[in-house]
Amino acid sequence: MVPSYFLIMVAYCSSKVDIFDYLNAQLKKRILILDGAMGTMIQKHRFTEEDYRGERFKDFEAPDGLKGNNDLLTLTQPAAILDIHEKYLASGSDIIETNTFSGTTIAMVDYKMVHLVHELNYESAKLCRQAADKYTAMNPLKPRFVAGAVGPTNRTGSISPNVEDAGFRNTSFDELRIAYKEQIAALIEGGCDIIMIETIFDTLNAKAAVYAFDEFQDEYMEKGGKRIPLMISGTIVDQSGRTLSGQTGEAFYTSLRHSKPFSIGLNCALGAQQMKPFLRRLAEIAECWVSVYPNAGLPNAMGGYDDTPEDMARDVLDFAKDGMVNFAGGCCGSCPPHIKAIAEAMKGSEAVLRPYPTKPERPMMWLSGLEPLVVDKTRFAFLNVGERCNIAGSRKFARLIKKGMYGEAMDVARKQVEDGAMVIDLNVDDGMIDGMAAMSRFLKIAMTEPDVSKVPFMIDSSKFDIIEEGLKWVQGKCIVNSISLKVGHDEFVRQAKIVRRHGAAVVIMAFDENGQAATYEEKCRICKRSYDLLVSDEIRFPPEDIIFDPNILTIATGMAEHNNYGADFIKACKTIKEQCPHCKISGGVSNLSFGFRGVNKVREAIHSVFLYHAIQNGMDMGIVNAGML
Ligand code: THG
Repeated sequence: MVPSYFLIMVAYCSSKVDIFDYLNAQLKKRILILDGAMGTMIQKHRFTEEDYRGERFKDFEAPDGLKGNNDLLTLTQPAAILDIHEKYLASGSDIIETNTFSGTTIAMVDYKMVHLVHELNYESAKLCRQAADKYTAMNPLKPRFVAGAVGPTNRTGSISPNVEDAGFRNTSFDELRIAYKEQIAALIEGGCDIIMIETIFDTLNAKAAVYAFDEFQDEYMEKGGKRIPLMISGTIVDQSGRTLSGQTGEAFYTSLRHSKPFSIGLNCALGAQQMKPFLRRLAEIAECWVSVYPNAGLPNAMGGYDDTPEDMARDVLDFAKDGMVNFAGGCCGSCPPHIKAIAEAMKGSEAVLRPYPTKPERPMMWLSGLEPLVVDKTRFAFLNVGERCNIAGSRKFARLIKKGMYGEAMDVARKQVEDGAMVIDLNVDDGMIDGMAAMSRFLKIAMTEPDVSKVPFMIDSSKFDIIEEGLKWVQGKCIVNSISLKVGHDEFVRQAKIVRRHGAAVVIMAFDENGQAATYEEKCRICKRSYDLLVSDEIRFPPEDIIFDPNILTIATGMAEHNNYGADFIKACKTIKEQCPHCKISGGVSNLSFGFRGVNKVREAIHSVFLYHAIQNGMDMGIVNAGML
C-alpha cells in the first residue's frame, strides 16, 4: 500500500498541493526540523570590518563601522551565508531561515542602511531559496522550505527607554507596522515560503508585525498570490516565565491568536531545560502547531554557549517525549552538529507526536493584559469592567487627566483592580482636551505599571480615531467600546475590519442610522442586523468576540416612557443571546440610576436587582463601579 503522505509528497513536488496541506500532512507523521543559529556560524568566520564591507561598501560611511551587521553579509559574503544554509540542510533541516533578523528600516538606522532594506531581504530570500532548491532537487521526496525571518527590531513599543518618563517611546505601532510590511513584502518577493516572526520580547511589536502580515497577505491574494503560513516565536526572558514586556506565555499567545498562526512557539534567551514549563503551558493552550528552538544552554561567563549537540538533542527529545513540539531547531550557540543531533533524536521512536489540537465545543472570548483572561460562564458568572477611568464618569479622574496628573490617574485604575475589576474601561473623551494624546499617554504609562496592566483594557471612545490610537499602544488583547451602525453600513464595516485586524473584541451599541434602540424590539432588531453583518464574509468577525450593549438607559426619571427601560434591556438579553450564537452582552450599569445621583445606597440597590435579573437572562459583563458591587 502506498501511504497517503507519500502521494502528498509526490503531488507537492509537482506543485499540485499547497504548502499548508503538505506541511500539515508531514506534521501528522513527524517533527519537522528547523535550522540553527546564524550568528554563531558567522562568528566562526571571524570576519573583519573589511570583510563585512566587501568591495561594494569599502568607502561606505557608517558612524560605528559595519562590523556586526550580519544581514549585510548576504550582499558582501554571499558564499559564506550560502554555505551556512547548506550545512543546515545537510544536517536535516526541513526549513531554513533567511539571514534577515535585523532587516527592517528600524534596525538598519544604526548602520545608515535603511535604503538597503529591500535588497537585503530580497537577496537573502533568494540565497536561501537557492540552497533549499538545491537540496530539494537532490531528494525531491524531502522538499525544503524557506522561512523569512522577521526579527523584533531594536526598539520596543511597550517599554520606555527613558527611566525618567514611563510615557516615552522611541518607536510607534505605525512605524513598526510599516517597517515590518516592507520587510515581509521583500521576503516574499525573494521567494520565501513562510514568514517567521521571531524572538518576540515585546508583544506589541509582534502585534504590529502580524497586522502588517495580514495587510500584506490580503493585498497579495488580491493580486493572485497564495496564502502564506505564519510562524510566531516568542522569547521568555527568565524563570518568571514572562516576556521582556511582562506578559506570561499564555497572555502572549492570547494577544496574537487572532493572526491564526500556523505555529506558535518559543526560541532564544533560555536553554531547553529552563524553557520546559513555559513551553508545556503554551503547547497545552495553543490551537495550532508548536515550535521550539532553544539556545544551546544559558550563556556562560564568556557569553558563549556550552550545550553540546548531545545535550541539546537530549533536552529537545525530552519535550518531544511529552508531546509538546511539532517543529524543533536551535537558536544562539547551536550549529549544524546540534541540528543533526536533534534531527536524529526526533526520528527515534521515543518522540510522541503532538496532535493538531481539536476545536473546542464552542469558541470562547480570550482577553489579555500581562495575564490571560478567558471569559466564559463556566469560569465566572459575571465580568466586572471598572468604570472609573472615565472623564465623564468620575470627577476625580477628569480632574487628574485635565491637569496631566497621570501618576495619580494610575492610582484610580489600580484601585479598581484591587476592588475586583477584571478589565479597565478607559475613556478620555472631553471637548477641552486632546483625546488622542491623553489616550496614548495614559496607556503608555499604564503599560509600565504591572498592577494596572495585568488586566485587559477596554478602549472607550465615541471617536473611532481615538479608539484606533488606543489599540496601537496595548500589547494585550483589548475590548473596543464601541462601534455601531450609527455611522452607516460602509463606515461600520471599515471600523469593524480594523478592530478585527488588531485582534480586539468589540462592544456593539444597539444604535443605527435612525438612532438609539430604546424598546425591546428595536434592541433585538439592531443587534441581529449588526451581528449578521459582522459574521458575514465581508467582515468575518469572530462571533465570540462580539459584545452587544443593548443600552442601559436611565429609569425613574419621572417620565412614564422611561419606566420600562430596565425590563426592556433584561428581556432583550435573552432574545439577543438566542439570535446571535456565541455573542456576549454588556452594559453600563451605573447609567440606570442616574436619577438617584448622590444617593449611593439607592443606586446600589437598584443595580443589584437589575443585575440579578439581567445575569439570569444572559448578561455576561458590565461596566460597573467595582468598589460598590
Ligand atoms: N455602555 C458602554 N460604555 C459606556 C456606557 C454604556 N461607557 C460609559 C458609561 N456608559 C459607563 N460608565 C459610567 C461611569 C460612571 C458612572 C456611570 C457610568 C457614574 N458616575 C458617577 C455619577 O455620574 O454620578 C460619578 C461620581 C464621581 O464623580 O465620582 O455614575 O452604557 N458600552
